[in-house]
Amino acid sequence: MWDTLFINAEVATMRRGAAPYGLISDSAIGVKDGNIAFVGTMRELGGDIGDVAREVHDADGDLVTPGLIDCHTHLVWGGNRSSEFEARLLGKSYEEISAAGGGINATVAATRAASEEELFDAAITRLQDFLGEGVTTIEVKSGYGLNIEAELKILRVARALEDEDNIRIRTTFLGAHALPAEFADKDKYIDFVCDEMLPAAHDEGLIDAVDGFCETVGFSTAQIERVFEKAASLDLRVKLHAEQLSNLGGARLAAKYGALSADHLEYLPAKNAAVLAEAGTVAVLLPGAFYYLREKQKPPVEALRTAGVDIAVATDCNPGTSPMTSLLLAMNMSCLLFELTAEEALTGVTRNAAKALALDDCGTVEPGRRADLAIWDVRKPSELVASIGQNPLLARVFGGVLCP
Ligand code: DI6
Ligand code: FE
Repeated sequence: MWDTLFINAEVATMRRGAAPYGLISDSAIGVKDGNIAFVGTMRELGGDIGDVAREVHDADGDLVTPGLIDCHTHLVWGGNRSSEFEARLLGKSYEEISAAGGGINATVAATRAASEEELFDAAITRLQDFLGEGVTTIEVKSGYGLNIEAELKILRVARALEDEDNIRIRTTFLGAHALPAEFADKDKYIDFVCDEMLPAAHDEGLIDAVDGFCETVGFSTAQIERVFEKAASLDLRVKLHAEQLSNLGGARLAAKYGALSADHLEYLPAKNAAVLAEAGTVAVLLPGAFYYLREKQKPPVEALRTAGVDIAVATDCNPGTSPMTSLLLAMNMSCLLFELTAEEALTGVTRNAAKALALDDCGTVEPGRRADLAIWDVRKPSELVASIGQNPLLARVFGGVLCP
């Protein structure tokens, strides 16, 4: 006997190799112990519905997708950077603002000054937007603390969010995000990241993966490589902000370390796409940051596609370059700014986003996976991607539980 049965649904299973969208029309999903026990047509289900499940929900032709997954956010921060937005409108560049002590370090100061409770309240307000759009898993990076106390504070807040709501949080340590004001030398700061901060966060069991900001305003490939070596010694998988504003070779480095993902990639040379494919590294595209910084150079999507790289899409929710809390909007932008297909966009926030977080129990609607689902007041998956500012979510199902 199943716990719950959803009937008369249009299910976008997003199963690999089952294009388009792995769609099954006029279908049913059976849930037992929080996991999917059955996916198939109403005909395959057969029999007397009342006998197979304790609870039956009639979707009446509505679309069911996997719960959405945002695999790249910096959800926990203090303060806001609207004055930098204004400065950029008047012609200042992101790099200029950063060099003048603004940018990431402005948020670091505000985040250090904030209490754990204040950070939690700000983060949960943002998180509500994601939940409201059917997100069931979200990655949260540290990186606005840059000392042990503040980095651990961010990670603790991120983990506490998981206890508060029906949401799964994956935490990523981003100590190598920027040079904090109290350090004059990037190499000395990387020593501190590797010898003290990363082990401290790991000892507290607060991190699932390790990231870095490989950029001229961030850290060089040589510096990031030291962080990756340390991560490997602790058995932690890595990811990387790579080739966002310039081509430093970050994606190649990420691939060398078997990274879960290389993120941004606007300046990735097309010929390097194959390196990511060989390593099984997911390309995470962040159109919100591209839009917000009014960038011109687009990621080499056609080359990624041809090379067989799995492409994910995320919000990059952060105060400086992508203050956005809508994964649906990120999907729409990925199509219009980066020329993804609607199916690639939805795959990017489900199956491929799960892969970018090393999760193999979610991201598709298949027997054995967690029953993390989103139920939408639409009939076709493309409707989720085509509109701007409309939110057709009817319900979120988290681990089999229908959330209010
Ligand atoms: N992710 C980041 O961490 C940086 N850019 C990005 O896309 C910088 C974020 C910031 O300016 O606060
Ligand atoms: Fe980011």
